[in-house]
Amino acid sequence: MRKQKIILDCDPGHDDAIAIMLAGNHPALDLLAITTVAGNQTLDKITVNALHLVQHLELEVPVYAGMSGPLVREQVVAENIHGESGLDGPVFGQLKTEVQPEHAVNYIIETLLASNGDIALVPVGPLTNIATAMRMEPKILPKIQEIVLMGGAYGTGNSTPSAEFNLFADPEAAHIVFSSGVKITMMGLDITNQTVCTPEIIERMEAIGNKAGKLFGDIMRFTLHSQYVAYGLEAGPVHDVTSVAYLIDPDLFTTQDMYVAVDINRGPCYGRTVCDILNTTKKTPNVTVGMAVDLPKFWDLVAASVSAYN
Ligand SMILES: [Ca+2]
Repeated sequence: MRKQKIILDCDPGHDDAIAIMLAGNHPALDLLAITTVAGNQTLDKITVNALHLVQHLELEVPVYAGMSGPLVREQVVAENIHGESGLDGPVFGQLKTEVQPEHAVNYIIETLLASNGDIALVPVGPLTNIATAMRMEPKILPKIQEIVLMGGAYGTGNSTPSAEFNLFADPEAAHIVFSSGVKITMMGLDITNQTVCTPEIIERMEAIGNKAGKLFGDIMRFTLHSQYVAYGLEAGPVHDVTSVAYLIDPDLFTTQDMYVAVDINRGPCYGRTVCDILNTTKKTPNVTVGMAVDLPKFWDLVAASVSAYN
């Protein structure tokens, strides 16, 4: 089977952690590297979290640290959802894995330029690294096979009534990426909020009885609590996992192509993905938007990944 090469750009983050788990061992994917970007917490914290996850899951994947803050706006973090560490809940052993010396943006640029155009970028945090790479070296644009990102919403946001967190955390970076001309698939809140991880799902993963199953439980039990406190939700979505799952099996998802613009005006819609679902602008679609997911098959995919760990 041909493996799809991916670079996972993330800010772990509870749902990021499950995305790393799925990307790290699925036979359809070749996870070249994990790049980190300030988002759910500060860059230092979420990079440590990424290293802990790689070490704990015994993945042989390099971790590169990227941008420590957004391009223009003041930094925002999601401490209410992910806690002080950015990944509160699981307890890890002593960290021995080290971050790579090269900056994530340089790594992304060099890796894309040296590629045959067969690498997909999977950004599941703010788009600061990707936008910076695009501005630093526009020659990467035709080298990006596609971008499958988690972010935005055609409905309501979760950071503001209009904006989803990853978009709100760096709207200007998102504007650069969405207007880049690169093939983009967007997994927004409308679809990611469908991936609610119920206590039954947690018990299913824990019952697998291995280290990954326990990690899944430790991560998602914290998420259940924080999602309940923040939004009154009875279960916690695993937003970022949808982007990885889409690259493994796009047939799990229903999508619609449409024109999407990012609002970078500093009004109440700052960071909103304005999605032309009804094609009112008649502009050529630039984004494939996730609309629905086959949930039973989605959880089967996650369970198979958890089971495949030692
Ligand atoms: Ca994330």
